[in-house]
This record gives sequence, C-alpha cells and structure tokens, in this order.
Amino acid sequence: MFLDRVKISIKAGNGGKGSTSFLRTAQTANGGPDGGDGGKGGDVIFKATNDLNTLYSFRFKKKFVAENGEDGHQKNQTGKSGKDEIILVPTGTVLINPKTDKIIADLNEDGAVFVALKGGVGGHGNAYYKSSIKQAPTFSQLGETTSPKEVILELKTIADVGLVGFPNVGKSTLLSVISNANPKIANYPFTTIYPNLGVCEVLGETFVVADIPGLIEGASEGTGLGHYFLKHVERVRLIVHLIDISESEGRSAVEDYKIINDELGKYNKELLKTKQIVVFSKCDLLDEEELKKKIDNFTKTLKISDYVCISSYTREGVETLKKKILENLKKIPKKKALAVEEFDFDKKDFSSIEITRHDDGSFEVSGGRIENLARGVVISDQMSFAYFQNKLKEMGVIDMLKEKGLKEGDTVVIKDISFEYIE
Ligand SMILES: Nc1nc2c(ncn2[C@@H]2O[C@H](COP(=O)(O)OP(=O)(O)OP(=O)(O)O)[C@@H](O)[C@H]2O)c(=O)[nH]1
Ligand SMILES: [Mg+2]
Repeated sequence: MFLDRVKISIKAGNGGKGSTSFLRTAQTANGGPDGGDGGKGGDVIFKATNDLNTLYSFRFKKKFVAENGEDGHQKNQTGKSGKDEIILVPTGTVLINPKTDKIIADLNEDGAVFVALKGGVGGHGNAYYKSSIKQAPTFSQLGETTSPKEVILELKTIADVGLVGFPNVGKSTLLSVISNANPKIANYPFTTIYPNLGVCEVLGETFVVADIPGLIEGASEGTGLGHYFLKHVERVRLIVHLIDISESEGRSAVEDYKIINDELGKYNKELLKTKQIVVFSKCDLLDEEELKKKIDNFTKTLKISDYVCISSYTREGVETLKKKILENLKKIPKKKALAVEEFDFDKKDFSSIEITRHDDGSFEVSGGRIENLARGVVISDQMSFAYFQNKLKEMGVIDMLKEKGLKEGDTVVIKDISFEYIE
C-alpha cells in the first residue's frame, strides 16, 4: 500500500521541576538555597531524508513524544534536558495543520528540518528566587507542561518531470525505457497505483521523472483516486502529456487531451501554467498515412504545433523526447518550497492579559505569561504566594483588576489558583 497522507500525534517534552533545597555541608549547617532549575523538555523535529519514499512507516506508529526535562537538583544543578524527538520523513513531505488545513512546513530538500514543537521550559529552583530581602525562599517552580498536537503529513513527490495522461496510454512503459525505474506495465487501466520515480540520463545530465497514475474525467473531484494523484503533479517543473495517438482504446486523442487539461486546471489553476510537452504515444500501431491523418486532425483542431511522436516499443522519437525535456528543464527554474502559514500550535501571547468577570462575581485572569507565572505557586506556602502576588502587582495585573471593579474580599482565579484579594 502506498501511503501519502497520514495524521499523527506529536508532543514535546515537559519542562522539569525546579528543586527546593538548601546547602548543607559539614561546615555550613544552614547554607543558602541551592535548588537548581528543571531541565528543558525535548523538541519535536521533522527531518527530510531521501532514504524514504513513502509515509508507510507511519501506518503503525502514529504517536511521537519527546523526552521530558529532568527535575532540578540540589547544589544548583540544572536538570538534564529531555532528548528531542526527531521524526524522519521522505523528502517532499508537507506538514499540514488539521485545524486550518493549511501548510505549515514544506520539507522539500534532503536534510531539511522543521522544529514543530518546542519543549517546555524547566521550572526555577529556589536558588533563583533568592534576593536581598528573601534570603531563603522555600518554594520552587514547576516545569512548563506541553500538550499533544495533531499534524497531517502529506507526501508531494518531488520530480522534475511528471508523465501525465489517461490510463493505459503507455506512461510506465515510457518511464521504463527512459530511466532506471522498473514500474509494473500491463494492458489494463490503473496498473500504476502510486507514482514511480526514475532518473533519466541524457547528454551527461540527469533529471527525475515521475510516472503519475492514470487520470480520468472527474479526477479533480476524486474519481479514480485522481485527487491523490494530482497532488504529485503540483511540484513538477514540466509535464509530459502522453496521448495515445493510435486511439486503440476507442477514445479520441483530441478529447483525451482536453479532459486531462480540464482536470489539471480544476484541481489547481496553477497547474495549467506548468509547461507541457505533448507526446503522441504508440505511434507504431498506425501506418504512416493513418498517423499523419490523426496528427493533422489533432494539431489543427487544438492549434498545437509542437509535439513529439514516440513508440516505446520501437524507441522511435524517444531520444528526441529526452533531449527536448532536458532543453526545456534548463529554461525552467527549480520550484520553490510551498507557501506556509505561521505555525501557531504553541503560540504564546505574552502581551495580552485578559480579565473575565464571572456571574458569581469572581474575576478570572488569563493570558500566556500569567499562566506561566501561576505555574507551581504553592498556596499554602506564604512565601511562594507573596512572591506571586508581588509579581501580579509589578505586572500591573492588580491595577487592571481594580479598573474592572476588584474590591477587597473578591475572588480572583488564575489557572488552578483561586484566592481572596486582600489589600
Ligand atoms: N504498441 C505499443 N504498445 C505500448 C506502447 N507503450 C505501452 N504499450 C502498451 O500499453 C499498455 C499500457 O502500458 P502502461 O505503460 O502500463 O500504461 P500506463 O499509461 O502506465 O497505464 P496506467 O498505469 O494504467 O495508467 C501495455 O500493454 C503496454 O505494453 C507502445 O509504444 N506501443
Ligand atoms: Mg502505469
């Protein structure tokens, strides 16, 4: 089975807990605070490799979790950072945010990396909170926790040339003749069910050709799995459009050409801007006179004068086609990576603090930085709580609350913390 779209779950590592500890040695019975910070959680990183060519491995493993950061230690030792989770994907893999259906990364080159999720930061140890007025803080901070996210991986084949056309027109046969690829060939439609790639060499230069599974009318709406195949055409720089000029299947060459282009355009208008080489295949099936008649009809009806006539059986026209492809490719720049949207899975808003007044009269404070600050506050520890309240004052949160009508004795809720406000 060829797998080119799969949804997986990823999670960065949590930050480690800060340590609360005091130095104790033979010389110092009551030394200062020496609780180290927690370590950072591991990141989730995607890396493209040419060693893979399908997303098959994701059929069985769908959950990827980076290691958590270690807790802080005494003697001011920071906990060890969690190991990153590096996920290898075939070159050409595109990452999609399932919530917006937008592309968030395009790993279009071998070795390309994308950090999808950052590990949680470690909590501060009590040594961090030491100040001139607070010599012996008895609290430390929890590490930042992360949550799992879903991401879609989609493989959009990277090839210079795409062989496009109706089923059975001879695409795979041509690929086998011009490249090192060995695709399945048979006299029935949809022999090819996933794109085969082959490297073609001509005049000392090489290019990559993809044999796109046969397209039919309605492909852009999904008929014959067309939707799956068409996405592989999106990346190619040049389309080689094969038309069975012998009309051996009873269809008309002119109609075939129109239908395929129609489907390409319906799928993505941009595809119509991709340069096409028109190739008449199976020309060995016609005698010279018949061939000329059919070609004349085609070129006159569609006003097309540039084409190559080939037979993969007799090899007629094949060398000419290879050279023509190379000639064209030289004039077409490499495709750029696809446009991506800002990745906002874990976007933190440090500026906006929001205050909501609930029906029961309580005030809820939310917003990235506040929630981070509230992390690990020990309500029962006076020192920890006083530190927290002080920070709220410093950040102007208390003033904001007062503006919204906060009075002595009102309840304030910040994440899991709920306390009564006292002047
Ligand atoms: N006479 C003749 N037959 C050909 C030629 N090229 C391919 N064929 C035959 O046409 C049939 C289909 O060839 P394929 O290469 O499998 O066609 P395809 O376009 O890849 O078909 P799908 O994968 O089904 O889309 C096979 O029986 C081939 O042997 C040719 O140049 N001349
Ligand atoms: Mg085929």
